[in-house]
Amino acid sequence: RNYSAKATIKQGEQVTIAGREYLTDQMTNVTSHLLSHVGRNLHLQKYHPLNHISQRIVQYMYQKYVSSRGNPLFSVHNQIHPVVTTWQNFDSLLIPKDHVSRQKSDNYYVNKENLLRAHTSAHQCELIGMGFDNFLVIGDVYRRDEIDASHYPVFHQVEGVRLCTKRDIFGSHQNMDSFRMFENGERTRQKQGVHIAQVLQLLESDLKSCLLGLATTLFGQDVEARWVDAYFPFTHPSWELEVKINNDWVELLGCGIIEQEILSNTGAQDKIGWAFGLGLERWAMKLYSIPDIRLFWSTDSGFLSQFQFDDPATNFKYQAISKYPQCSNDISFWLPSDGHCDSKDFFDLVRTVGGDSVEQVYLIDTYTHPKKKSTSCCYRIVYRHMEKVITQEEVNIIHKRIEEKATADLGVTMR
Ligand code: FA5
Ligand code: MG
Repeated sequence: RNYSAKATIKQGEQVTIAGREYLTDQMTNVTSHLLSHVGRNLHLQKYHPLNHISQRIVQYMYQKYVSSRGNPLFSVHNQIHPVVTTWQNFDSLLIPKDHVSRQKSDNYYVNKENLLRAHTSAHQCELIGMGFDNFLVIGDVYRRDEIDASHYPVFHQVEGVRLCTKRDIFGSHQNMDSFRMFENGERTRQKQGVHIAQVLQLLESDLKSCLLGLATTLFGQDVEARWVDAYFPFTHPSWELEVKINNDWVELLGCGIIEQEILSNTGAQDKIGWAFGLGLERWAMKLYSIPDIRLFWSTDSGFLSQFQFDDPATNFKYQAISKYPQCSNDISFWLPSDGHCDSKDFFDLVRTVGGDSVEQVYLIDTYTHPKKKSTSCCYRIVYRHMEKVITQEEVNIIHKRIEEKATADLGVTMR
């Protein structure tokens, strides 16, 4: 059964979420309204800003990590079903049974065993277990959170995981046995007990240069960015990357060195690796100057039509719909010698040529030459599109066409 946004979900009912059926129980707290967001797949929608920016991230990773034959190393998984088990979302990531992040008040539970994923990290273990060493997961994630300009119960993440063998770290040598990645050391604030410090350093600098490189590629070399120490149960050490947006430091991602226990549990004990999880909306808000996270869900063409460019690397800033600049040009002409010109004809002509780019046309002046007895009119044309910015150059082209058509069709003479 599919639910309309208004229906309430009762315990013991069957719910269908993106084509899969679940039996609800006392843990169920998904609402029909929330479920109406599942399947929108904004990150897959052509021309959507989240699609543009995820393409740019994928491109960046494809270029940064290539095989010896020059092929991209990373695989992209962007259509994984958003309902996961509590094991995937928490246990597989070493999140303790009593950890606050499991609370019903913070998550959307489908039932006791299943929830809408709270992060794309929920898919790490399964993909590592399947043998993927370098991969991206892109998808919608769900959290019960406040709703304001930067929070929404559904947002999108990109997960990146990179696992390295001894050969990836040291290169190929005659005697690989003399190189080691692991030791039986002590766990400190800086490192896991099993990791050799020099190896960890290589991994950390690869991770940080990858992510800083992504930030400068998207936002430019001048972007203000800083690393902040962080904590996640599934990585150690861990960091967050913050960038300045309008004088505020905003957290763009969390990352770290994958807990070796996770790799052991998934059959990748001979590798070491890093992982990151970034919030696509935050990156898109910075890149396109989008002021409010709710806009991503807009079906208003005033929002979406602004992103209709084919090259995702197009340099572009979002313009708030109400803030499009007006642009006015005047047009003056002598009426035909028989003195007849209906202003309504002129208005129609302007609409025909200018379409929705024209907001208003009005007469500002008439003048009759004392000797020649001919009359001229001056109209002001206000240009402002409802859904996009039009530049002065575009206005000039339209304006010129209006002049030409008025001359041809109405018999007037431009002054
Ligand atoms: C995580 O979700 C971790 N899974 C990230 C991670 C992955 C760490 C792999 C280590 C290794 P966090 O809850 O901080 O962490 O969210 C990650 C990013 O998602 C944030 O940096 C932010 O960019 C974005 N984000 C978090 N909450 C919201 C929200 N309510 N609205 C929009 N974006 C959000
Ligand atoms: Mg965080």
